[in-house]
Amino acid sequence: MIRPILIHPDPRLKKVCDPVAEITPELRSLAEDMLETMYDAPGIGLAAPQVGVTRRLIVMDCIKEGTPEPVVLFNPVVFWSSEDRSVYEEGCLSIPDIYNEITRPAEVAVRWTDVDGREQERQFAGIWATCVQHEIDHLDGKLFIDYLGPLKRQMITRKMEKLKRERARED
Ligand code: K2U
Ligand code: ZN
Repeated sequence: MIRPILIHPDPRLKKVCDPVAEITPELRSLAEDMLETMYDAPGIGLAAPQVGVTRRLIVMDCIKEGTPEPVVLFNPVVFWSSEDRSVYEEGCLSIPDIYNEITRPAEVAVRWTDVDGREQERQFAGIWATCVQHEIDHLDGKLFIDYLGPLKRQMITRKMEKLKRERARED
Protein backbone atom coordinates (compact mmCIF):
# COMPACT_ATOMS: atom_id res chain seq x y z
CA MET A 1 0.00 0.00 0.00
CA ILE A 2 1.06 3.61 -0.58
CA ARG A 3 2.20 5.16 2.70
CA PRO A 4 2.22 8.88 3.61
CA ILE A 5 5.67 10.50 3.30
CA LEU A 6 6.77 12.58 6.32
CA ILE A 7 7.57 16.22 5.58
CA HIS A 8 10.55 18.06 7.19
CA PRO A 9 10.73 19.18 10.02
CA ASP A 10 9.84 15.92 11.77
CA PRO A 11 11.84 14.32 14.62
CA ARG A 12 11.60 10.91 12.95
CA LEU A 13 13.59 12.29 9.99
CA LYS A 14 16.43 13.27 12.35
CA LYS A 15 16.80 9.94 14.15
CA VAL A 16 19.71 7.55 13.65
CA CYS A 17 17.75 4.48 12.56
CA ASP A 18 18.05 1.04 14.20
CA PRO A 19 19.73 -1.82 12.30
CA VAL A 20 17.50 -4.64 11.06
CA ALA A 21 18.30 -7.82 13.02
CA GLU A 22 16.21 -10.24 10.96
CA ILE A 23 14.42 -9.88 7.61
CA THR A 24 10.84 -10.62 8.71
CA PRO A 25 7.70 -10.89 6.50
CA GLU A 26 6.62 -7.52 7.95
CA LEU A 27 9.87 -5.89 6.78
CA ARG A 28 9.49 -7.51 3.33
CA SER A 29 5.98 -6.08 3.15
CA LEU A 30 7.29 -2.66 4.27
CA ALA A 31 9.89 -2.77 1.45
CA GLU A 32 7.09 -3.52 -1.04
CA ASP A 33 5.04 -0.59 0.31
CA MET A 34 8.11 1.67 0.07
CA LEU A 35 8.69 0.74 -3.59
CA GLU A 36 5.00 1.35 -4.37
CA THR A 37 5.14 4.68 -2.52
CA MET A 38 8.37 5.67 -4.32
CA TYR A 39 6.98 4.90 -7.81
CA ASP A 40 3.78 6.78 -6.97
CA ALA A 41 5.60 9.94 -5.75
CA PRO A 42 7.39 9.61 -8.26
CA GLY A 43 10.88 9.22 -6.95
CA ILE A 44 14.03 7.21 -7.55
CA GLY A 45 14.75 6.39 -3.92
CA LEU A 46 13.04 6.22 -0.52
CA ALA A 47 14.27 5.54 3.05
CA ALA A 48 12.17 3.87 5.78
CA PRO A 49 12.25 6.92 8.12
CA GLN A 50 10.47 8.88 5.36
CA VAL A 51 7.41 6.69 5.94
CA GLY A 52 7.85 6.91 9.72
CA VAL A 53 9.74 3.63 10.27
CA THR A 54 13.13 4.35 11.88
CA ARG A 55 14.82 1.14 10.68
CA ARG A 56 17.85 0.81 8.38
CA LEU A 57 16.05 0.02 5.10
CA ILE A 58 16.15 1.89 1.77
CA VAL A 59 14.73 1.19 -1.70
CA MET A 60 15.92 2.57 -5.05
CA ASP A 61 15.11 2.42 -8.74
CA CYS A 62 17.04 5.01 -10.72
CA ILE A 63 16.06 3.65 -14.12
CA LYS A 64 14.09 6.33 -16.06
CA GLU A 65 13.03 4.52 -19.25
CA GLY A 66 12.90 0.78 -19.87
CA THR A 67 12.64 -2.12 -17.45
CA PRO A 68 12.42 -1.00 -13.81
CA GLU A 69 15.30 -2.17 -11.62
CA PRO A 70 14.08 -2.01 -7.98
CA VAL A 71 16.76 -2.59 -5.33
CA VAL A 72 15.96 -3.22 -1.63
CA LEU A 73 18.85 -2.65 0.81
CA PHE A 74 18.77 -3.63 4.52
CA ASN A 75 21.57 -2.21 6.74
CA PRO A 76 23.42 -0.61 3.80
CA VAL A 77 27.04 0.50 4.47
CA VAL A 78 29.35 2.50 2.18
CA PHE A 79 32.75 0.81 2.52
CA TRP A 80 34.60 2.67 -0.29
CA SER A 81 34.09 6.03 -1.99
CA SER A 82 35.98 7.59 -4.92
CA GLU A 83 38.20 10.67 -4.65
CA ASP A 84 36.30 12.08 -7.63
CA ARG A 85 33.26 14.15 -6.76
CA SER A 86 30.07 14.78 -8.73
CA VAL A 87 27.55 17.59 -8.37
CA TYR A 88 23.83 16.86 -8.69
CA GLU A 89 20.78 19.07 -8.20
CA GLU A 90 19.15 17.04 -5.43
CA GLY A 91 15.58 17.02 -4.26
CA CYS A 92 13.88 15.10 -1.45
CA LEU A 93 10.38 13.67 -1.17
CA SER A 94 10.35 14.94 2.44
CA ILE A 95 11.26 18.48 1.34
CA PRO A 96 8.93 18.99 -1.64
CA ASP A 97 9.79 21.42 -4.47
CA ILE A 98 13.20 22.37 -3.04
CA TYR A 99 16.26 21.58 -5.19
CA ASN A 100 19.90 22.40 -4.54
CA GLU A 101 23.27 21.39 -6.00
CA ILE A 102 24.99 18.90 -3.69
CA THR A 103 28.54 17.55 -4.13
CA ARG A 104 29.20 13.90 -3.23
CA PRO A 105 31.73 11.18 -4.12
CA ALA A 106 31.09 10.17 -7.75
CA GLU A 107 31.29 6.43 -7.02
CA VAL A 108 30.65 4.39 -3.87
CA ALA A 109 30.86 0.69 -2.99
CA VAL A 110 27.99 -0.48 -0.76
CA ARG A 111 27.46 -3.68 1.22
CA TRP A 112 23.95 -4.67 2.38
CA THR A 113 21.59 -7.56 3.18
CA ASP A 114 18.91 -8.26 0.56
CA VAL A 115 15.31 -9.45 1.00
CA ASP A 116 16.50 -13.08 0.99
CA GLY A 117 18.93 -12.36 3.82
CA ARG A 118 21.96 -12.61 1.49
CA GLU A 119 24.97 -10.26 1.75
CA GLN A 120 25.29 -8.11 -1.42
CA GLU A 121 28.03 -5.79 -2.62
CA ARG A 122 27.86 -3.35 -5.54
CA GLN A 123 29.74 -0.32 -6.84
CA PHE A 124 27.40 2.53 -7.76
CA ALA A 125 28.16 5.41 -10.15
CA GLY A 126 26.16 8.28 -11.65
CA ILE A 127 22.68 8.97 -10.32
CA TRP A 128 22.70 5.58 -8.50
CA ALA A 129 25.71 6.73 -6.45
CA THR A 130 24.06 10.06 -5.61
CA CYS A 131 20.79 8.33 -4.71
CA VAL A 132 22.27 5.61 -2.47
CA GLN A 133 24.26 8.23 -0.53
CA HIS A 134 21.16 10.45 -0.22
CA GLU A 135 19.16 7.47 1.12
CA ILE A 136 21.84 6.25 3.54
CA ASP A 137 22.05 9.82 4.89
CA HIS A 138 18.32 9.51 5.71
CA LEU A 139 19.14 6.45 7.90
CA ASP A 140 21.54 8.66 9.88
CA GLY A 141 18.99 11.47 10.28
CA LYS A 142 20.78 13.61 7.67
CA LEU A 143 18.91 15.58 4.98
CA PHE A 144 20.48 17.14 1.87
CA ILE A 145 19.68 20.60 3.32
CA ASP A 146 22.13 19.83 6.14
CA TYR A 147 24.89 20.38 3.56
CA LEU A 148 23.64 23.93 2.90
CA GLY A 149 24.46 27.05 4.95
CA PRO A 150 22.44 27.68 8.13
CA LEU A 151 20.50 30.63 6.67
CA LYS A 152 19.39 28.72 3.57
CA ARG A 153 18.49 25.67 5.68
CA GLN A 154 16.45 27.87 8.07
CA MET A 155 14.60 29.49 5.15
CA ILE A 156 13.72 26.06 3.72
CA THR A 157 12.60 24.78 7.15
CA ARG A 158 10.32 27.82 7.56
CA LYS A 159 8.86 27.16 4.07
CA MET A 160 8.15 23.51 4.99
CA GLU A 161 6.49 24.53 8.30
CA LYS A 162 4.22 26.87 6.31
CA LEU A 163 3.42 24.08 3.81
CA LYS A 164 2.53 21.71 6.67
CA ARG A 165 0.24 24.33 8.24
CA GLU A 166 -1.53 24.81 4.88
CA ARG A 167 -1.85 21.04 4.34
CA ALA A 168 -3.24 20.65 7.89
CA ARG A 169 -5.91 23.25 7.08
CA GLU A 170 -6.93 21.29 3.94
CA ASP A 171 -7.42 18.04 5.86
O1 K2U B 1 15.02 10.19 -0.63
C1 K2U B 1 14.22 10.85 -1.28
O2 K2U B 1 13.66 11.84 -0.84
C2 K2U B 1 14.00 10.50 -2.75
C3 K2U B 1 14.97 11.34 -3.52
C4 K2U B 1 16.14 10.51 -3.93
C5 K2U B 1 17.16 11.34 -4.63
C6 K2U B 1 17.40 12.66 -4.31
C7 K2U B 1 18.37 13.37 -4.98
C8 K2U B 1 19.10 12.78 -5.99
C9 K2U B 1 18.86 11.46 -6.29
C10 K2U B 1 17.90 10.75 -5.62
C11 K2U B 1 14.30 12.03 -4.70
O3 K2U B 1 13.32 12.90 -4.25
S1 K2U B 1 13.53 11.04 -5.87
C12 K2U B 1 13.00 12.41 -6.96
C13 K2U B 1 14.13 12.80 -7.86
C14 K2U B 1 14.20 12.15 -9.04
C15 K2U B 1 15.25 12.42 -9.90
C16 K2U B 1 16.23 13.34 -9.54
C17 K2U B 1 16.15 14.00 -8.32
C18 K2U B 1 15.08 13.73 -7.46
ZN1 ZN C 1 15.32 12.41 0.60
